[in-house]
Amino acid sequence: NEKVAVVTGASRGAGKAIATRLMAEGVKLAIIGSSEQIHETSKELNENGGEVLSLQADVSDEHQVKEAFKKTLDHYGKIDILVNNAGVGFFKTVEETTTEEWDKVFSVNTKGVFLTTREVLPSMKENKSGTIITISSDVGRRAIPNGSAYTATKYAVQGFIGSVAQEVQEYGIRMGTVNPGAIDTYFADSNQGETHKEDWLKVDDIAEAVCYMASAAKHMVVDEIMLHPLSQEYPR
Ligand code: NJP
Repeated sequence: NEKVAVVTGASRGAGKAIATRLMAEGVKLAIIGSSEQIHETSKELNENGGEVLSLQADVSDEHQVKEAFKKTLDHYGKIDILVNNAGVGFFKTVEETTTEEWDKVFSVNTKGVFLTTREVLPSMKENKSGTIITISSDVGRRAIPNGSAYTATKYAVQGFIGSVAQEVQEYGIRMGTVNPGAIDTYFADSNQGETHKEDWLKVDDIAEAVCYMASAAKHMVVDEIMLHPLSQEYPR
Protein backbone atom coordinates (compact mmCIF):
# COMPACT_ATOMS: atom_id res chain seq x y z
CA ASN A 1 0.00 0.00 0.00
CA GLU A 2 2.29 2.73 -1.30
CA LYS A 3 1.73 6.32 -0.30
CA VAL A 4 0.65 9.01 -2.77
CA ALA A 5 1.93 12.59 -2.55
CA VAL A 6 1.07 15.81 -4.37
CA VAL A 7 3.94 18.31 -4.50
CA THR A 8 3.22 21.82 -5.76
CA GLY A 9 5.89 23.98 -7.38
CA ALA A 10 7.90 20.90 -8.32
CA SER A 11 9.24 22.10 -11.69
CA ARG A 12 12.54 23.11 -10.09
CA GLY A 13 14.14 24.25 -6.84
CA ALA A 14 13.05 22.87 -3.48
CA GLY A 15 9.86 21.28 -4.88
CA LYS A 16 11.78 19.19 -7.38
CA ALA A 17 14.12 17.97 -4.63
CA ILE A 18 11.15 17.13 -2.38
CA ALA A 19 9.53 15.13 -5.20
CA THR A 20 12.80 13.34 -5.95
CA ARG A 21 13.29 12.44 -2.29
CA LEU A 22 9.72 11.20 -1.79
CA MET A 23 10.04 9.10 -4.93
CA ALA A 24 13.23 7.53 -3.57
CA GLU A 25 11.20 6.58 -0.47
CA GLY A 26 8.73 4.69 -2.71
CA VAL A 27 6.01 7.35 -2.72
CA LYS A 28 3.87 7.74 -5.88
CA LEU A 29 3.69 11.31 -7.07
CA ALA A 30 1.54 13.96 -8.69
CA ILE A 31 3.60 17.07 -9.30
CA ILE A 32 2.24 20.51 -10.05
CA GLY A 33 3.88 23.52 -11.69
CA SER A 34 2.52 26.46 -13.64
CA SER A 35 5.00 26.29 -16.54
CA GLU A 36 5.71 23.58 -19.09
CA GLN A 37 8.89 22.78 -17.20
CA ILE A 38 6.79 20.54 -14.96
CA HIS A 39 6.59 18.00 -17.79
CA GLU A 40 10.41 17.97 -18.19
CA THR A 41 10.78 17.34 -14.46
CA SER A 42 8.20 14.54 -14.64
CA LYS A 43 10.10 12.94 -17.47
CA GLU A 44 13.31 13.06 -15.44
CA LEU A 45 11.62 11.49 -12.42
CA ASN A 46 9.96 8.83 -14.60
CA GLU A 47 13.33 7.93 -16.09
CA ASN A 48 14.50 7.21 -12.54
CA GLY A 49 11.77 4.64 -12.26
CA GLY A 50 9.11 6.49 -10.29
CA GLU A 51 5.39 6.76 -10.92
CA VAL A 52 4.67 10.42 -11.61
CA LEU A 53 1.57 12.23 -12.77
CA SER A 54 2.54 15.53 -14.40
CA LEU A 55 0.08 18.39 -13.85
CA GLN A 56 0.52 21.85 -15.31
CA ALA A 57 -1.61 24.09 -13.10
CA ASP A 58 -1.44 27.47 -11.43
CA VAL A 59 -2.05 26.98 -7.69
CA SER A 60 -3.74 30.38 -7.49
CA ASP A 61 -6.41 29.37 -10.04
CA GLU A 62 -9.38 27.65 -8.40
CA HIS A 63 -10.49 25.82 -11.54
CA GLN A 64 -7.00 24.54 -12.37
CA VAL A 65 -6.46 23.36 -8.80
CA LYS A 66 -9.79 21.50 -8.75
CA GLU A 67 -8.93 19.83 -12.05
CA ALA A 68 -5.44 18.80 -10.88
CA PHE A 69 -6.71 17.19 -7.67
CA LYS A 70 -9.55 15.45 -9.50
CA LYS A 71 -7.04 13.97 -11.97
CA THR A 72 -4.83 12.83 -9.09
CA LEU A 73 -7.70 11.16 -7.22
CA ASP A 74 -9.01 9.56 -10.44
CA HIS A 75 -5.53 8.18 -11.12
CA TYR A 76 -4.40 7.06 -7.66
CA GLY A 77 -7.65 6.84 -5.68
CA LYS A 78 -6.18 8.67 -2.66
CA ILE A 79 -3.73 11.35 -1.52
CA ASP A 80 -1.72 10.67 1.65
CA ILE A 81 0.61 13.65 1.57
CA LEU A 82 0.22 17.19 0.23
CA VAL A 83 3.33 19.37 0.06
CA ASN A 84 2.42 23.03 -0.46
CA ASN A 85 5.72 24.27 -1.81
CA ALA A 86 4.88 26.59 -4.74
CA GLY A 87 5.88 30.12 -3.90
CA VAL A 88 7.15 33.37 -5.40
CA GLY A 89 8.89 36.35 -3.89
CA PHE A 90 10.43 39.73 -4.58
CA PHE A 91 12.29 42.08 -2.32
CA LYS A 92 11.93 45.88 -2.40
CA THR A 93 10.66 48.67 -0.20
CA VAL A 94 6.95 49.00 0.43
CA GLU A 95 6.78 52.20 -1.63
CA GLU A 96 8.36 50.42 -4.59
CA THR A 97 5.86 47.56 -4.35
CA THR A 98 3.15 47.70 -6.99
CA THR A 99 -0.43 46.59 -6.31
CA GLU A 100 0.02 43.90 -8.97
CA GLU A 101 3.10 42.52 -7.20
CA TRP A 102 1.25 42.52 -3.86
CA ASP A 103 -1.69 40.63 -5.40
CA LYS A 104 0.57 38.14 -7.18
CA VAL A 105 2.50 37.00 -4.07
CA PHE A 106 -0.70 36.73 -2.05
CA SER A 107 -2.36 34.75 -4.87
CA VAL A 108 0.38 32.16 -5.14
CA ASN A 109 1.78 31.96 -1.59
CA THR A 110 -1.41 32.33 0.44
CA LYS A 111 -4.51 31.77 -1.71
CA GLY A 112 -2.67 28.87 -3.40
CA VAL A 113 -2.19 27.12 -0.04
CA PHE A 114 -5.88 27.68 0.78
CA LEU A 115 -7.07 26.28 -2.57
CA THR A 116 -4.94 23.12 -2.54
CA THR A 117 -5.57 22.40 1.14
CA ARG A 118 -9.33 22.84 0.71
CA GLU A 119 -9.26 20.51 -2.27
CA VAL A 120 -7.34 17.69 -0.58
CA LEU A 121 -9.24 17.61 2.72
CA PRO A 122 -12.46 15.75 1.74
CA SER A 123 -10.60 12.61 0.62
CA MET A 124 -8.18 12.78 3.56
CA LYS A 125 -11.13 13.09 5.96
CA GLU A 126 -12.74 10.07 4.34
CA ASN A 127 -9.53 8.08 4.79
CA LYS A 128 -9.14 9.41 8.34
CA SER A 129 -5.50 10.11 7.58
CA GLY A 130 -3.25 12.57 5.79
CA THR A 131 -0.25 14.83 6.18
CA ILE A 132 -0.16 18.37 4.82
CA ILE A 133 3.25 20.02 4.82
CA THR A 134 3.62 23.66 3.81
CA ILE A 135 6.91 25.29 2.92
CA SER A 136 6.57 28.67 4.55
CA SER A 137 9.64 30.64 5.63
CA ASP A 138 11.59 31.85 8.62
CA VAL A 139 10.22 35.26 7.62
CA GLY A 140 6.79 33.85 8.53
CA ARG A 141 8.05 34.02 12.11
CA ARG A 142 10.03 37.26 12.06
CA ALA A 143 9.74 40.19 9.71
CA ILE A 144 12.58 41.34 7.49
CA PRO A 145 12.92 44.77 5.86
CA ASN A 146 12.40 45.17 2.10
CA GLY A 147 10.15 42.16 1.88
CA SER A 148 6.87 43.35 3.36
CA ALA A 149 4.58 41.68 0.82
CA TYR A 150 6.43 38.35 0.89
CA THR A 151 6.73 38.42 4.68
CA ALA A 152 3.00 39.14 5.02
CA THR A 153 2.12 36.13 2.83
CA LYS A 154 4.18 33.80 5.01
CA TYR A 155 2.76 35.16 8.29
CA ALA A 156 -0.69 34.60 6.78
CA VAL A 157 0.17 31.02 5.82
CA GLN A 158 1.33 30.33 9.37
CA GLY A 159 -2.01 31.51 10.76
CA PHE A 160 -3.98 29.58 8.15
CA ILE A 161 -2.19 26.30 8.86
CA GLY A 162 -2.44 26.77 12.64
CA SER A 163 -6.18 27.23 12.39
CA VAL A 164 -6.92 24.40 9.94
CA ALA A 165 -4.67 21.98 11.86
CA GLN A 166 -7.11 22.20 14.76
CA GLU A 167 -10.16 21.72 12.50
CA VAL A 168 -8.84 18.51 11.00
CA GLN A 169 -7.03 16.94 13.96
CA GLU A 170 -10.05 14.77 14.82
CA TYR A 171 -9.88 13.23 11.33
CA GLY A 172 -6.32 11.97 11.85
CA ILE A 173 -4.94 14.68 9.58
CA ARG A 174 -1.74 16.41 10.64
CA MET A 175 -0.38 19.69 9.35
CA GLY A 176 3.04 21.21 9.68
CA THR A 177 5.22 23.94 8.25
CA VAL A 178 8.85 23.90 7.17
CA ASN A 179 10.29 27.35 7.76
CA PRO A 180 13.64 27.71 6.03
CA GLY A 181 16.04 30.58 5.76
CA ALA A 182 17.88 31.24 2.49
CA ILE A 183 17.90 28.23 0.13
CA ASP A 184 19.99 27.92 -3.02
CA THR A 185 17.23 27.72 -5.68
CA TYR A 186 15.87 29.81 -8.54
CA PHE A 187 13.83 31.92 -6.12
CA ALA A 188 13.20 35.65 -6.79
CA ASP A 189 14.66 35.55 -10.30
CA SER A 190 17.96 34.04 -9.19
CA ASN A 191 19.84 30.94 -10.30
CA GLN A 192 20.74 27.80 -8.42
CA GLY A 193 24.47 27.46 -7.81
CA GLU A 194 25.39 31.18 -7.76
CA THR A 195 28.64 31.65 -5.83
CA HIS A 196 27.21 33.93 -3.14
CA LYS A 197 24.79 31.12 -2.22
CA GLU A 198 27.54 28.62 -1.43
CA ASP A 199 26.76 28.60 2.31
CA TRP A 200 22.97 28.68 1.92
CA LEU A 201 20.65 25.76 2.62
CA LYS A 202 20.57 23.16 -0.13
CA VAL A 203 17.33 21.89 -1.66
CA ASP A 204 18.06 18.44 -0.20
CA ASP A 205 18.00 19.98 3.31
CA ILE A 206 14.38 20.97 2.70
CA ALA A 207 13.55 17.56 1.23
CA GLU A 208 15.01 15.93 4.35
CA ALA A 209 12.80 18.05 6.63
CA VAL A 210 9.69 17.22 4.56
CA CYS A 211 10.56 13.54 4.63
CA TYR A 212 10.94 13.58 8.42
CA MET A 213 7.53 15.23 8.83
CA ALA A 214 5.82 12.93 6.34
CA SER A 215 7.22 9.73 7.80
CA ALA A 216 6.81 10.60 11.50
CA ALA A 217 5.07 7.95 13.62
CA LYS A 218 1.28 8.15 13.28
CA HIS A 219 0.74 9.23 16.89
CA MET A 220 2.70 12.46 16.46
CA VAL A 221 2.62 15.74 14.55
CA VAL A 222 5.79 17.60 13.68
CA ASP A 223 4.25 21.08 13.84
CA GLU A 224 7.17 23.06 12.57
CA ILE A 225 10.75 22.70 11.45
CA MET A 226 12.74 25.93 11.37
CA LEU A 227 16.15 25.80 9.74
CA HIS A 228 18.58 28.35 8.42
CA PRO A 229 22.15 28.50 7.15
CA LEU A 230 24.70 28.77 9.93
CA SER A 231 26.09 31.80 8.08
CA GLN A 232 22.74 33.62 8.31
CA GLU A 233 21.70 35.80 11.23
CA TYR A 234 19.56 33.90 13.74
CA PRO A 235 15.82 34.32 13.17
CA ARG A 236 14.29 36.20 16.11
O1 NJP B 1 11.86 28.72 -5.50
P1 NJP B 1 12.01 28.41 -7.06
P2 NJP B 1 12.10 27.80 -4.20
N1 NJP B 1 1.53 27.63 -9.52
O2 NJP B 1 11.74 29.71 -7.72
C1 NJP B 1 6.57 26.94 -8.90
C2 NJP B 1 10.04 29.06 -0.05
N2 NJP B 1 11.25 29.70 0.44
O3 NJP B 1 12.30 26.38 -4.56
O4 NJP B 1 5.40 27.40 -11.99
C3 NJP B 1 2.24 26.50 -9.42
O5 NJP B 1 13.28 27.70 -7.35
C4 NJP B 1 7.67 27.00 -9.94
O6 NJP B 1 7.38 26.22 -11.08
P3 NJP B 1 6.72 26.88 -12.44
C5 NJP B 1 9.33 29.81 -1.16
O7 NJP B 1 8.54 30.87 -0.67
C6 NJP B 1 12.34 29.87 -0.36
O8 NJP B 1 13.10 28.47 -3.37
O9 NJP B 1 6.59 25.73 -13.37
N3 NJP B 1 3.57 26.47 -9.24
C7 NJP B 1 8.84 26.36 -9.20
O10 NJP B 1 8.80 24.96 -9.32
C8 NJP B 1 8.50 28.70 -1.75
O11 NJP B 1 7.28 28.56 -1.06
C9 NJP B 1 13.49 30.50 0.13
O12 NJP B 1 7.65 27.95 -12.88
C10 NJP B 1 4.20 27.64 -9.20
C11 NJP B 1 8.58 26.72 -7.75
O13 NJP B 1 7.22 27.13 -7.64
C12 NJP B 1 9.35 27.45 -1.55
O14 NJP B 1 10.37 27.82 -0.62
C13 NJP B 1 13.50 30.95 1.44
C14 NJP B 1 3.53 28.87 -9.30
C15 NJP B 1 9.49 27.83 -7.25
O15 NJP B 1 10.81 27.41 -7.34
C16 NJP B 1 10.02 26.93 -2.80
O16 NJP B 1 10.67 27.97 -3.50
C17 NJP B 1 12.39 30.78 2.23
C18 NJP B 1 2.13 28.82 -9.46
N4 NJP B 1 1.41 29.94 -9.58
C19 NJP B 1 11.27 30.15 1.72
N5 NJP B 1 4.43 29.87 -9.23
C20 NJP B 1 14.72 30.68 -0.70
N6 NJP B 1 14.79 30.10 -1.88
O17 NJP B 1 15.66 31.35 -0.24
C21 NJP B 1 5.64 29.29 -9.07
O18 NJP B 1 12.41 31.25 3.49
N7 NJP B 1 5.53 27.94 -9.06
